Formats: sequence, C-alpha cells, structure tokens
Amino acid sequence: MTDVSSEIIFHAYPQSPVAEKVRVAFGIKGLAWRSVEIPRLPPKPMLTALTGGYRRTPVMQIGADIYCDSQCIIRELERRYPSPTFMPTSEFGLMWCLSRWTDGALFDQTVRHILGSAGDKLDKDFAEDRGRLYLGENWAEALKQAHADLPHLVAQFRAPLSWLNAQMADGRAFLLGSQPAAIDAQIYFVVWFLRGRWADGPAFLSAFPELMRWEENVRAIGHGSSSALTPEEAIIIARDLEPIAQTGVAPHEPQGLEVGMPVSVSPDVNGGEQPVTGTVRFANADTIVIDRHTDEVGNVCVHFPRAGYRVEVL
Ligand SMILES: N[C@@H](CCC(=O)N[C@@H](CS)C(=O)NCC(=O)O)C(=O)O
Repeated sequence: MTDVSSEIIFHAYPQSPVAEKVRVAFGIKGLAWRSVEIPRLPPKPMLTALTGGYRRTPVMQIGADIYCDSQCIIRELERRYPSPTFMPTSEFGLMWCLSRWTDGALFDQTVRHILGSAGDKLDKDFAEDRGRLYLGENWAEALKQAHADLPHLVAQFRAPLSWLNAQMADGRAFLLGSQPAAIDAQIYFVVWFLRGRWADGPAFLSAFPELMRWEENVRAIGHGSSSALTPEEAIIIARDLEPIAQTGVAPHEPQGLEVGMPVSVSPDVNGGEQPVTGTVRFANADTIVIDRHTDEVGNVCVHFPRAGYRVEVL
C-alpha cells in the first residue's frame, strides 16, 4: 500500500507548458504521481486554499508541504529521489543559472509570440487573464505590440534553438550527453509550447532536424505514471498530515529573515498576483518556506524559490 504522506500530488492542467516541464522531470526519475486537474483560469479555490493565494501552474504537494514553481519542484524531486540524478554532469551550478534564462527571457519571448500570433482568436477571458499576468497593466496595448513584433520575437528564440541544433549534431541523445538532465526538461517545455500552440510551430521547427531528434528522445522518456486524485482528496491529505519542512535560516541572510517573522512572497514580476502571507519557517539562498494555517487545510508549509520571488517582511 502506498503511504499518502510521501505521495506526489501534482496540481496542473494538460495544456500547461510549465507543467509539461515537470511531467518530463517525473519521467526522467520514473516516478508515480497523483494528478489533480485544476482550472485553466482563476478562480482556483481548491488550489489557492493550499498555496495561500499562489495561482500559477504547476504546484506540487507532498503531504502538507506545498511546492510552488517548477524550480522549487525540480529541486525537491532531486532531494527526495536523487537517482537517477537531474544533474548527470558536474556543471549543476551552471545548469541552474541557465534555467533562470529558460524560465525568464526565453519563456517570456515565447509567450509573447504565442499570445501575439493568436491575436483576436484568443478567448476573451483567457486573453484578459494571461495578458495581465504576462504583459502587465497595459496588456491590451502590449498584445498589439507583440502582434506587430512577431518576426523579431521569432528571431529571439530562433538563435538559441539554432545553437542547440548545432550542438546536437554530434549525435548525442540529450543536451548534456547520453543521460537526460533537468536542463532537457527546462528547454523542452518551450519547444513543446511552440510546436503545440503556434500554428506555424511545426514548420518552424522542421528547420532544426537535430533538435527534432532530441525532441523525440525527450518525448520517449514519458511522464512516469499518474493516476487521478480529486482536489477534495488532496485537501484532506494536507489537513490530516503535518508538514515536514526543516526549520532555520542560513547564515548571511540578505533580508534579515528570522524564523517566525511574518512575510509575504510573490513572483518578482508585475503579474497582478496575490502575495502569499505566512511566517518564515526556513530560508536559505535558494528556498523560502512559510508556515500557514487555515481550518480548511490545517498546518501547511508553502515552499517558494528565492530566485524570481520577492519576499517582503510585514
Ligand atoms: N516560474 C513559474 C511559471 C509558472 C507559469 O507561469 N505557469 C503558467 C502556465 S504554463 C501559468 O501559471 N499560467 C496561469 C495559470 O495557469 O493560471 C514556474 O516555473 O512554475
């Protein structure tokens, strides 16, 4: 029988490219996971009950520990399931740095391009939600600008894809060699997004045969194995368990954080998102964990990355 306290619960929806990144990560480690399908558009009351307000996709839950952002999720998977490793070469520091660019500028240019090329064909509610999230307060104007700027945006992601295509020409199976790595998933999700959501994506990608061979290798890894779970069941699992995150603050803390301090945490972009409040349980260079309690979910720990997130002391 499986122990629910260590079961991986993944809150996502099928079309999400960032969720696809994590599904590939599950595949690399051959993991079994429970899948909770969340709405594509807010409100997402069952998700935000667990996260304290964070609404992005995906979120991973293990017991009463809630991991927000694919960066945090991949780090936790590597900690709990070290073999096979996500970092098969010794350059793990450089690989994390590189993933900041794939999550940041590269994903941003791709999103702008996909929203811009869909233009008027976007569903109104979807355009309003994603426009505000990714393009800022003046999103309607920014969407028009993206539409007018499509060739430039293509040029921005074409360059790195051409470099990767050239690198793969030595016949290697994955970006770092014969073993798949986190960086494969961290780049694959962008290519998956372009192929699936941009009408000209397949034609554009056909210029990169070595990259297409790599895409096929990543696709063949699969997603591990999943089985459905209802959001109600996920909430009961959190409520019936206590979080296991460690307590403490690492030396040289730049923001003066201390255990027990009330803080808010939110993505460090102007996406109009609700900050999550709680008290500091753990903080180091790459992670912040906050304690929260509500009657609905009991005691939970919500984990966020430090890189890319703003922590405010309340
Ligand atoms: N930095 C975040 C980005 C997450 C993100 O932007 N996900 C998209 C979906 S692919 C999203 O949240 N869209 C709005 C939504 O799902 O409500 C991560 O790596 O997890």
